[in-house]
Amino acid sequence: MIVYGSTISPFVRKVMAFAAEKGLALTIEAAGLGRGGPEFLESSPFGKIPGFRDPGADGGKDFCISDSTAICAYLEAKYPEPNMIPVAPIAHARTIWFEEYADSIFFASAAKIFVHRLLYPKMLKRPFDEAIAANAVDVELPPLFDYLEGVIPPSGFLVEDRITLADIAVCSPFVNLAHTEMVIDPARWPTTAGYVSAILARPSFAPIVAAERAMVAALG
Ligand SMILES: N[C@@H](CCC(=O)N[C@@H](CS)C(=O)NCC(=O)O)C(=O)O
Repeated sequence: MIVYGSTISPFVRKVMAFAAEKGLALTIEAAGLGRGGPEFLESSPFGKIPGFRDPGADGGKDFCISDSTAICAYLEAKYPEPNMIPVAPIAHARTIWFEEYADSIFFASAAKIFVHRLLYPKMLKRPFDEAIAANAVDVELPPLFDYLEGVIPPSGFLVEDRITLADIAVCSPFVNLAHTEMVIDPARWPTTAGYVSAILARPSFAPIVAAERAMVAALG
């Protein structure tokens, strides 16, 4: 199975870590930011990453889909064990909620920091606006971290006291913040800081994060 994109995207990283937790090896092909040919666009008609291809899965034809949520849902349905999207109604709904918190609410602010402190100035050499990043750090993110601080259970997992898609989705954008040298203040948000460190240290995330860190370090 092929994922089109780059793990520098939190959505691509989420899919790769999710698959790793399930013991699935996905091949990643570079796409996004102007890269990727017709096969990528076949998987992602609007050019967003990740795109996905499962060769021959659709009655002998390739199955293509985009969107990290759709890809994770497909992998979960096709490879149900180990379970990563709980099926009990409340746990299922809470998992989907945490994914939405991560993908829409948290990402919206985290992206401003990543874009204006790393992507535009260092990777794309485009004009950037530090004020947008600073406002996200100082105004937008604190209430989002306050929320997390109050909902992380003592087990260190958001749902069912075990690793699920909720933890993968919520922790993925923190890697983008780390690439900008932003670390969550452990004095203000101790539970969240410990939780994120533990999830990102898992074998599903650690090699991805290390490879990205090396790439970012090379940018200077
Ligand atoms: N909801 C989508 C979001 C995908 C997305 O917005 N990806 C960004 C990179 S982080 C992208 O491809 N942006 C390029 C564009 O919008 O053209 C998902 O979960 O996969």
